[in-house]
Amino acid sequence: MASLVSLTECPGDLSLLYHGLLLPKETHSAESLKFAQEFRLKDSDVVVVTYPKSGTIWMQEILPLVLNGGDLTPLHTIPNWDRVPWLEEKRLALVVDQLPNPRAMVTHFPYQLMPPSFLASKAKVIYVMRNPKDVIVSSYYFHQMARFLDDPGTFDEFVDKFLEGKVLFGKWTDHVKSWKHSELGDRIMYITYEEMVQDLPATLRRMSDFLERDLSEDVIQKIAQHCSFKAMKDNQMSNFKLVPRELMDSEISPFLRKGVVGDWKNHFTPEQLQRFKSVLQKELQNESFTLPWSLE
Ligand code: PPS
Repeated sequence: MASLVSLTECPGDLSLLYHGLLLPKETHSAESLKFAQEFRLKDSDVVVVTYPKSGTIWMQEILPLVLNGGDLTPLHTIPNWDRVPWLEEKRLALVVDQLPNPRAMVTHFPYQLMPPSFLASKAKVIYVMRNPKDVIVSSYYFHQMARFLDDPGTFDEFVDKFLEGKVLFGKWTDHVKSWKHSELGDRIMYITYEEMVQDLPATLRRMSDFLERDLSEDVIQKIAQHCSFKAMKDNQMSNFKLVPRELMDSEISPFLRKGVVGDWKNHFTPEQLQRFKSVLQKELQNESFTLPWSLE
């Protein structure tokens, strides 16, 4: 399991290097990473795991409602980052005592950076994956609007950075591989962003079964309605409009940007697509799992 030995703070830089992964200093610190490593997970905890831009804040909306049977209060009273905090971020230490049981958290950590107490616990994991071609597009716009991140350069330059893992939380393929090989058995459930877009009630039914909630169809429909892209865009507690413009400039690109499948088609040139595809295929060629999308 991870130690803090591998933490590099570069004065002047916007990022920390933690076990070779870039993490923004605005939201992460040596203290927050130590807090995460020493964090004691409970058997009843539910952790949503994502590579950045795969559906994290959508799950911050959905999960409390699935766990509390559809009570909308947390959605309208608590900002998403405190409602379902990130395990690795500074806010966790401030809000952990206020989390209701069962506690819901999110993390971008790859499997090997999870705290020792996680493996020893029976905490459940929901791993959300998104087509990496849409992940990189979403990330590209996020890097432009989030002033605490490095400028992404041109999309072409960003493709190279993404493929080299010189982006937040490293290589997409490493992240997916780490969680696909986690051997958590029935403690982990895999969801795709695409299935959520296609049929959110069906995904909610799967989540309800996995978390043993037995939600009624009325509650499922209510959650789906209140967690739609439009509802989240209109929710001040979820649309990041509470964040000062110096940190996140929604005029450049809103956090809730498009919320669709396939926007990559508007961004990749044939050459970029070929480069992207060949690197990912090579890195996944000996894997026992297959991706739910074509890389073509
Ligand atoms: S982060 O920074 O890692 O927390 O970002 P993350 O929340 O993982 O991903 C942001 C993208 O998720 C989209 N999103 C949604 N899509 C559809 N429906 C709903 N309700 C929804 N909520 C968030 C968000 O718009 C980002 O995708 P893009 O493609 O940029 O629109």
